[in-house]
Amino acid sequence: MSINRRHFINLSSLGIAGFTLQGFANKTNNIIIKPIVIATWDAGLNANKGAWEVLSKGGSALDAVEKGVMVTEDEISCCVGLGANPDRDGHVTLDASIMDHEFNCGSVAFLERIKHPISVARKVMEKTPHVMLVGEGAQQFALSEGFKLEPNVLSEDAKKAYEKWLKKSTYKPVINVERSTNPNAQLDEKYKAPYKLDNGNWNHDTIGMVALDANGNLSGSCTTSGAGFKLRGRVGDSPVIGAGLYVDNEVGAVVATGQGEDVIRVAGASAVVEYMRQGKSPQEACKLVVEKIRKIKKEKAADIQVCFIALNKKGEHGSFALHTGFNYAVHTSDGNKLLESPFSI
Ligand code: SD4
Repeated sequence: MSINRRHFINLSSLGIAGFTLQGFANKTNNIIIKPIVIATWDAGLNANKGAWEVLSKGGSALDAVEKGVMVTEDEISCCVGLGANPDRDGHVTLDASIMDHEFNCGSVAFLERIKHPISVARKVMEKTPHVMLVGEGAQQFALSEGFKLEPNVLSEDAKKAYEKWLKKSTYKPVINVERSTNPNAQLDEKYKAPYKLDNGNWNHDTIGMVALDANGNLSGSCTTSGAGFKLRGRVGDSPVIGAGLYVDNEVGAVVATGQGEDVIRVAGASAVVEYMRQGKSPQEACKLVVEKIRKIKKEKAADIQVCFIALNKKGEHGSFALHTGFNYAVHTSDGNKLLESPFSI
């Protein structure tokens, strides 16, 4: 008799009626934990709720990761979507990607005035022979698919931050690692939550999500405004399949956040998947790629943040970040919780 079956019988004989197989699954090493969804940063908690509505009803991981990150794209005061910080010229430009369990993938980059870039990315995947559309072409495609052109205005928070930035206009694309002098932010010393910068904005700009559905299929999504006050035309890792996002349904799914240039350099998400293929745990796999970036960057590693979250076919998850301050949200049938990520420096 298999260990799993023996455990199950033991539980039944203890009279634990109504103890679902799913609940049981989350407590053993031998059964696949599914469905499960994980997402970057504390915004991942809300995003996970959106994804869970799909997963808990037996829906696909693909639908879940789209719906999940749409929650964050809708949160106007957040750092993702049209409410986010603009580029140096004052325009919000968005990147997004999505990938399913059959290597289908789609992405958009440098997209303006469209509320849900993730859904445009999905349309690119499903309705075109291409993987990636950018800029004006991506916007035209979105409009032809029935997406609405939103007004060209900044959110209140973004406007304030941009006006402040314009006073100095220093080009210093530091992501996620900056410490705030805001007294309220000092409360976050233990990094229970991402700290707010002096300009009142969250110090990250991305939501990345990966999920395993009840059928055992993996999918992933990522959507971002990239880096605040970036050079016009800058595209990060998030829409680059293999860098910001990668899914191999035989192995696992990975999404990145942080300094996109350094994630692209090492084909980050794909590299993490390959380490999992070699038998590394999700956390070990993330760590190996973060350490590689640290080595490449040498002393410059002090100035950047890079983080990965990973999920394997068994529903095991893990993360690793270059610096402290990163967290990610995990939703299973046991609930939705925020976990602090291990880190290197
Ligand atoms: C980028 N990786 O465009 C994104 C930014 C990010 O939290 O993740 N910020 O480089």
